[in-house]
This record gives sequence, C-alpha cells and structure tokens, in this order.
Amino acid sequence: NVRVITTHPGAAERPTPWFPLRMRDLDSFADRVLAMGEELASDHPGATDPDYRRRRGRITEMAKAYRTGQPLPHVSYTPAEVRTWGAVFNQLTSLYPDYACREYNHLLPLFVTNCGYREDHIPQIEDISRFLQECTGFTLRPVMGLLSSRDFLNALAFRVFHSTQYIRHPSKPLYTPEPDVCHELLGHVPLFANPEFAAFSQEIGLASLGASDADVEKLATIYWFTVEYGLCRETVRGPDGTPQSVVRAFGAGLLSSFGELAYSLSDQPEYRAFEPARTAEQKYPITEYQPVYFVAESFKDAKEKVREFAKTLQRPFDVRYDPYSQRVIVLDSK
Ligand code: HBI
Ligand code: FE
Repeated sequence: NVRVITTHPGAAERPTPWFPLRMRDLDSFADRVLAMGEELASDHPGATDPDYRRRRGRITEMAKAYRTGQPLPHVSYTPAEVRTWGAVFNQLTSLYPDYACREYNHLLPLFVTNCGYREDHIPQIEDISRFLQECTGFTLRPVMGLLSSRDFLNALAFRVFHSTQYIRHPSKPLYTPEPDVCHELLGHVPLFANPEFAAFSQEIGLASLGASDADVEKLATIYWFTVEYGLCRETVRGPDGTPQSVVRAFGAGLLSSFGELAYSLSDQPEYRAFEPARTAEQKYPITEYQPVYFVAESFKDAKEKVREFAKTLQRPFDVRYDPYSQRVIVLDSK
C-alpha cells in the first residue's frame, strides 16, 4: 500500500533531514562549501601564490553563480594550466592499459573523440555533460570546492555529479590535496558513461536522501571505497588464451593518481571483498595511500548489494527518481 507524499515526511518526534526533491533544489548547495577557492590550507602547494589564488577565485565565482538550466561555465585555460593537465594526462594514460578496469579503457577513447580529451586541451564540462547525458543521463554541475557528504551524495540521486574546474598548482603536477579538474575529468567522468556504474552511483545517492547523519557517514564511506578507491575483479585472457581472474582499478582517486594506481595493484595493500555493511565501518586515511582496498565483483553486483544495504538503514519512507520530471518521489511504505 503505497502513498505518494508531496512534502517532506517525518513527524515532529523524528524530523527527517531536509533533502532536494527537484533538480532546482540543488542550486542551494552552490555556496555551502566546506573548503574552497581563495582560502587555501597552509600546506596547499598554491597557498602562498597570489596569482594562483586569484585565478581560483575567478573560477569558483562562476561556480557559485551557476543555476540549474544555465549553460555550464566555460573556462579559458591558460597555456601553463594546459601544460599541467598535459603532464598529468600523459603520465596517467600510460598506466591505464595495465591498471584501469575494462570499462574505463573502453570508455576513455569515446571522451577523446566526443569531448576533446587530449594532452594539449583541457575539456570543458559543458561538452562532457552533454555527452554523458546522451550515455546515461548523468550531468555535471560546477562546484566551488568540497561539499558536505550529504549534499554531494544527495545530488547523485539526480544523476548529477559536482565537478570542480580549477587545476592543481603547477609546482606539483602529480599531487593535489583536493579534487581538481584532472581528478574529476580523468578519475570520475568516464565511468559515468557506463550504465551499471551510473546506476550504482545513483543508488548511493538515493539512499542518502533524508538519511540520518550516521547513515550518511556510512554511505560516504561506501562511496570512498568504491567511487573513489574501488577495485574490481575481472577476467582476462592470459598469453596462452586461458581465462585468468585479475584485479583492476575503477576508483577515481586511483585513476587520477600516478603513484597510488600502481601501489593499489601491487602486493603491498590488503584486499577485502566489497560488502557494504562491513565496508561502511572501515576507517581510512585521507592524506596517505590506502592500507585496505575493497574489491567488487562487478558494478551490477555492487549496485544490488548497496540497494540491499540501503533497506537496512533507518528511514521511514522509500524514494524513487522520476527522470521525466527530474523529481524525487517519496513513498511512505517501506
Ligand atoms: N565534494 N566537490 C566535492 N567533490 C567530492 O568528490 C566530494 C565532495 N564532498 C564529499 C565527498 N566527495 C566524499 O568524500 C564523500 O564524503 C561523499
Ligand atoms: Fe573524487
């Protein structure tokens, strides 16, 4: 017995945290960033470079002003910024054939053809968003910096990914303490064109809508060990043609890190099977290589496991996403 609720559910005794119901509601995230633009931490490579901070300020202002339905901001990258991108692009693309998952290696050439992924060109998020929309309905929105886990995950329910547009400081092209355009475009973007991965990502987002703070924390940890640092098992043909089971990377934090990509697939870290209830409890460092990685069987399997896990969370209602109206539908049965 299902009733569609048009206002936020939750009685006075157990209020439900606010969550976006319409695409336009995501506009309210624009100035709710945790870390951003000009205010760089003292250990950031660009902290004492006034030109870099001014440049960041101009790019993040455009993200702050963006509203649903407008064209995405176009950034005219400088030759120096393109050189930084080029250094990252060349290093990483040399590793992908051996380390990235099959789906990623299948998709990257489509971004070269359709979105201008090249050593000498930083792609525009407008072009990427249009292409992703044709693949899986995913779209990009510009963002000033780190959002709260709740806001960031809530947007995934709408198949919306928040992307930064500034680039790391040129003094350290292979290092960034925060997301930048290299991390977003090389690490995250390609797999959103894969239907199973898109559905998996949306599943985490749907589970986060109106979830308690403790449950958002669990979902953020699941996100961390999959979308950011996930590994997956796949079968390849060995030299003599026999099938072999191997582990490859699909997490964006790995696909955008020259050092950690090779480390994650060496014999140094520990591997565990992806199991949402256990993965959600795992502690992790954010400034060092991960000591533990979780290995998924497939995106489809991971999606089904997250959907089962979501049913165990404390939420007195269920949600669906209607892509025609770009609205979240709230159902009071569970
Ligand atoms: N905000 N802009 C942005 N980009 C991210 O990748 C991001 C975020 N906020 C939180 C977050 N990632 C994750 O670490 C999880 O907390 C969801
Ligand atoms: Fe990321």
